[in-house]
Amino acid sequence: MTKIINGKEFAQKVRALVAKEIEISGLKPGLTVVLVGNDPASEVYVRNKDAAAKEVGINAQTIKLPAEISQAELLTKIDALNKDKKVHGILVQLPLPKHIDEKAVINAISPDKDVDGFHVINAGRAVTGQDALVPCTPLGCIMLLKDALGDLTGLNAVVIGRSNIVGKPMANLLLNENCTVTIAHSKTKDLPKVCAQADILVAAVGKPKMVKANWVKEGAVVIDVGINRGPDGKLCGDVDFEDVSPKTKAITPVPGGVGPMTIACLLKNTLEAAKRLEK
Ligand code: L34
Repeated sequence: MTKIINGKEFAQKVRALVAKEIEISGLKPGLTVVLVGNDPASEVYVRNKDAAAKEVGINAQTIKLPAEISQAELLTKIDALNKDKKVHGILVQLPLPKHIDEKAVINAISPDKDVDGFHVINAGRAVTGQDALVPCTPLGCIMLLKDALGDLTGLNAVVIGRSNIVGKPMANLLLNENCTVTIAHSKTKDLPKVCAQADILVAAVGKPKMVKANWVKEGAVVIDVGINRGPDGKLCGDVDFEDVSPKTKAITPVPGGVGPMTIACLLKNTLEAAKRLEK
């Protein structure tokens, strides 16, 4: 029997744990989310992050900046947030307008406040096994995988996608769990065959319903990171859920799978950042 992983419910549990820890710690973690421009999807995600943070007792604020803001002005804002003692977490929602260099902006955030875990220092710490803030989406995926499978040691994991935000950190976290990890991508030869070796298949490519049943080993656990909006406005993942799910041991749906876990892990990272900064 296939288990449909309920990411929304699991995220709620994580949020409750974060709320409890904040309450007993006496900390007042601060999170600032920066939204540049008015991409409708980003507006939804940022609103959800702000609300979820407030609900667990995080002092959250969202700064909305016009799409035309210069990179220099944005960097000035970030510098002020870096210096603000009440702010423990800074998140600049991506994507940014084309005239702004995302890497420069991410690397301007203090690594200790980088609750996205995107800063080159956090990425470097993570791959070298040092204390790091870890990107929220891969962290959420690992939590779901451990819940579904227990110990991941020795399992074959295939990650489709090699982005700095999901694919690469995901592969690293799976490696830390003692998986045998393959990173597959658009240039991979015979992608379906590579994927069919996986005990754990993580799809993070941004191609609607790309992963089909013949790509998936019987009894695999499939994590769908894709959030694609169809012409009808409906969300769908990178996995063809109807086709694939009967073959799996467990699978995440879209929506209601990885997305809510990303937000829960942001709250977890904000608490973590506050604990470290207030130590
Ligand atoms: N800086 N930019 C930064 N950090 C991030 O971690 C993100 N990401 C991605 C886009 N840009 C970012 C997110 O927050 C994607 N993302 C994200 C987070 C949450 C959800 C989706 C994407 C989410 O809550 N998804 C819901 C559906 C929401 C809806 O109806 O649109 C779900 O159930 O999947």
